[in-house]
Amino acid sequence: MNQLSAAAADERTRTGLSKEALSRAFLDNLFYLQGRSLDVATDNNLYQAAAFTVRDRLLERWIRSAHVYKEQNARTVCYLSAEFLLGPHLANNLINLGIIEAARAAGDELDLDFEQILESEEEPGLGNGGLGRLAACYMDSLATTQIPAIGYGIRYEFGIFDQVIVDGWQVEKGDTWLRNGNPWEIPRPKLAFPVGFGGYSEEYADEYGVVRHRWRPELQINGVAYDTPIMGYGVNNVNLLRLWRSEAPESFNFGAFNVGDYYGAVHAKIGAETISKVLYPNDEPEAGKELRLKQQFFFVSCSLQDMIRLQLRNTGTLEHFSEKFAVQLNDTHPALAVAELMRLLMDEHLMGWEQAWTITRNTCHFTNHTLLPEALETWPVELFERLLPRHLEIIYAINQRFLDEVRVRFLNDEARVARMSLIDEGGGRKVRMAHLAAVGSRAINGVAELHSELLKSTVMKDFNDLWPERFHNVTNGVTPRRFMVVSNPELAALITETCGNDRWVSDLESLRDLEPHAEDHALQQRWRAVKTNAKRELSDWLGARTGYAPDPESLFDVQAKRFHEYKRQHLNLLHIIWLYEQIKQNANTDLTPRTFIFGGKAAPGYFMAKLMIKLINAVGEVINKDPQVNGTLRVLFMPDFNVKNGQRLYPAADLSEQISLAGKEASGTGNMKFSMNGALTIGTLDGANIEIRDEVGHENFFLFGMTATEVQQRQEAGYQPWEYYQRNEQLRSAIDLIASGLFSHGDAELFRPLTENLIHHDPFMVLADFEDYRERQQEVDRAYRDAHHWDRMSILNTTRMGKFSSDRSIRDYAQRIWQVEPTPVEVHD
Ligand code: AZC
Repeated sequence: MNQLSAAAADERTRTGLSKEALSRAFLDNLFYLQGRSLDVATDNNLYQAAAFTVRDRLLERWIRSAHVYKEQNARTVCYLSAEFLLGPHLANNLINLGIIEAARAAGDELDLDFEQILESEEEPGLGNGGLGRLAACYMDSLATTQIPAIGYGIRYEFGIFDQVIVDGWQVEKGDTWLRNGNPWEIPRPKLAFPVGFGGYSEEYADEYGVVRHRWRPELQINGVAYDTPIMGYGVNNVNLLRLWRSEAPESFNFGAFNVGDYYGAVHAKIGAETISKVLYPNDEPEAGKELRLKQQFFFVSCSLQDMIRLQLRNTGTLEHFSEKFAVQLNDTHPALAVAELMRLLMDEHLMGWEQAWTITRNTCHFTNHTLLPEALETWPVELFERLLPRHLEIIYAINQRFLDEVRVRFLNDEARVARMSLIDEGGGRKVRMAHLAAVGSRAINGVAELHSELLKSTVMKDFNDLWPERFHNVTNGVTPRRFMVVSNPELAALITETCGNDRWVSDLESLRDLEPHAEDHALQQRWRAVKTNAKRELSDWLGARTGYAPDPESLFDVQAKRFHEYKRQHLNLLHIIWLYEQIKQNANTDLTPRTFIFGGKAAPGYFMAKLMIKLINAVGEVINKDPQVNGTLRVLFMPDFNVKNGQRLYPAADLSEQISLAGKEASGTGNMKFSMNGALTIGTLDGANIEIRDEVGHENFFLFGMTATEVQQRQEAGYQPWEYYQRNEQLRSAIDLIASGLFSHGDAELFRPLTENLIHHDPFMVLADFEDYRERQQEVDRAYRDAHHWDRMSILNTTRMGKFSSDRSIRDYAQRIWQVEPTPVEVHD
C-alpha cells in the first residue's frame, strides 16, 4: 500500500466506524427510517438499515471527492454504457470502506445473522453479461485508482430477466429489483434534462445573418438523474454512477388535461416512462426495436447535457470541453454521442462545425466488444428520419467530409468508399453505428490482444488502413475486490496470512510473492481445504435447489456464461455423453468422479440456445438417476446465473471451461474470475485465454482446439462436419445417443434441430474440435489424481493473475487512451 492509502486506511478505522458506532447508526436507521425495532424487523428491514448505515459513510467521502475534483479541475472520465451489471452493493462497500469486520462484530453483538442480511439484497441486474459486468468492474477500479469518473447509463425498472427451470426448460420471469426500494441510489428530481424525439429540422438566420439549424422535436420527455456512489478500495475516492429514468414533463401532462383529454395525457405519460422500463436481452434480432434506439439516444443526450452543464458552471465556456471530459463509448450502444455532441455544440451552443468536430473527436473513445456480425448494430435510415431527423443530417454531413478524406487517401477506390460509408446502401439503407463511433473517436480499442488484432484485420480493416494510430488494445480485467475478497473470503484470508499483508487486494501483481510457497505442502493442504469448503457450500446450495447435492470430493467442472452456440456448451455436453457411454459399456471404467455444472441464461428468442439448456437438464436427468453411474458423474444446471450466484460458483470450481471457437470470444472475463480463485482452465486459444495461458504458464493450462488462423483456413477450404461424424466413432455415438431419444423419453424429434445442425452445418466447428477436447479432458482426469501437482497448479493460477485485475486495465486506459492522472482525496473527519 502506498503511503497515501496507508494513511487513508488508518483514518478509516479511526473515524467513527467502530463496532459501537455502527450498531448505533444501524438501530437508528431501523427505527427512524423504517419505524421498526429489532424484535419485529424483517430481513429486508435489517438489510435496509445496514445499507443506509453504510451509505451514510460513503456520502461524506462522496461530497469531499466532488469538492477535490472540482478544485483540481481534473479531467473526468465519462463511461457511457447501456449496461451496468453491478451485483449486490452491501458486502462490496463494506470491504471497500474497510469495515466489514467491524460490521460483522456489530451484527454478532446484536445477535443478528450477518450472512442472512447480506443475502437479502436483490441485485441490480442492469446488464446482460460480459459487457455490463465489465462496466461495473471498471467503475470499481476507477474509484480505486483514484481517477475522477462518472458512469452514465439507464435506470431500467426491469433488469435482465430471472431464469427459472421448469421441466428442464428455461422460463423467463420479470426482474423486480426495485420492489423493496433501492437504498443505494439518491434520486435527483431537480436534475433533469429534456430529450426530444421526432419532428423536423429547420434552417434559420441568426441575428448576424449566419445560417444555423435547429431541431423542432414533436415530443419531449425528461431524463431524471438517479445517483449511486461508487467507493474505491483503500482510498477515500467516491465516484458517481448516474443513471437516467425517463419521465413525462409536467407541462405535457397538464396541457392535455386542460383541453379535456385526460386519458390521452395519461397515455402519453406512460409512453414517456416506457423508455427506461426494461433492459433488452442481447442476441435478439434488432428488427423493430424502435424503443431500443430511443433508449440509446435518451441516455446519451441526458449524459452529454449533464457534462455541458458541469463545464459551463465551472468555466462559463465549452471551448475546453475535451480537456475536461474523456468519454468512453462502451460498444456502439452510445455511439449516437458523436452526433448528439455535434448537435448540442452547434445548434444549442452556436459553435461552428470545425470547432465542434475537433472537440467531439478529442472527447470520444470507442471500445468494440465483439466481432460477431449479428451484433454489429445498424439502424434503418427511415427510423432515424422519423425519430432523429437532425441527427441524420449531421451524420450525412460527417459522412460527406469523411468520405472525401477517404477518396483523397485512396484514389479511385469507390468500393472502399462504399464499405467505409456511415450508411450501408445495400438492401434498405442503414446507419452503421460502429462506423459512426470510429469516425468520431480519437481512439478505438479491442478487449484482448487477439481480438484487437482481428478487429484491425477484419471488421475495421479499412479504418485501420486509414488511421492505424487510432487503434489500441486494452485487455479486459475484473475486480479482485468482488471476485476474490467478497466472493471467497476464506481464500482471501489464507492469501493475506501467507503474504503477511493484504497489499494484493489493490496490487494484484504482488500475488507473485506467494509463488515460492506453491511447493509448500502445508500451504497446498490449506489451499485444498479452502476449495473443498467452497465446494461443500455450493453443494448444499445446489442440493436445496436442484435435488442433487454433489460430492465435494469430486472434480467440479464448471461452464457458466451466457448460452450461445459460439461458446459451445454442446461441446462440453458431447464429452459428458461420451463419458456416460464409457461407463455404460464397462462398469469398471476408471474415471475421476466429476460434477459438471452449467449456468447461464439464453436470450428469450434464441431457440438453439434454449434447446441446449433443455438438453443439459435432460442429460442430467438420465445420468444422475442411473444406478450404474453410481455418482461417478453428475450433471447439474445452476438456475439463474447472475452476479450473486456467480460469487458462489467461482470459489468452488476446480476446472473452468473456456471452450469457444477460436476467434469468436472477444475476451471473456469469467475465465479470469475462475482462474483467480484457483480453477484450472481447459480452453481454446481464444480471447483473453491466450494471455491467461501465457501468464499462468503453458504447463498449468489445458489447451485444445484449432487456432483462429486454422479456423479460418478450415472454413475457406470448405468445412464438412459430416466427415468428422463419419470418421470419429466416439463423436458419432454421442450424437446418435441424443438422436435416439434416450434423453427425451424416446422422443427422437426433440433434439433433432441440434443434432442435425451439428452434423450438417456446425457453424462453430464443434465436431472439428471434439477429438482434441476429449483427449485434453482425459489429461484433466489424470492430473486431478495427483493432488500435490494439482494444488500447485491451482496456486500458480491464482498468483499469476495480476495482469487481469481491472485496476491494470484502467491504468492502461488512463495512460494510453484518456491521458488522465489519479486525483487523491483526503478526508478530515
Ligand atoms: C462481451 C464479449 O462477448 C466478451 O468476450 C467480453 O469479455 C465482454 O464483452 C467484455 O468485453 N460482449 C458483450 O457482452 N456484448 C456485446 C454486444 O458485444
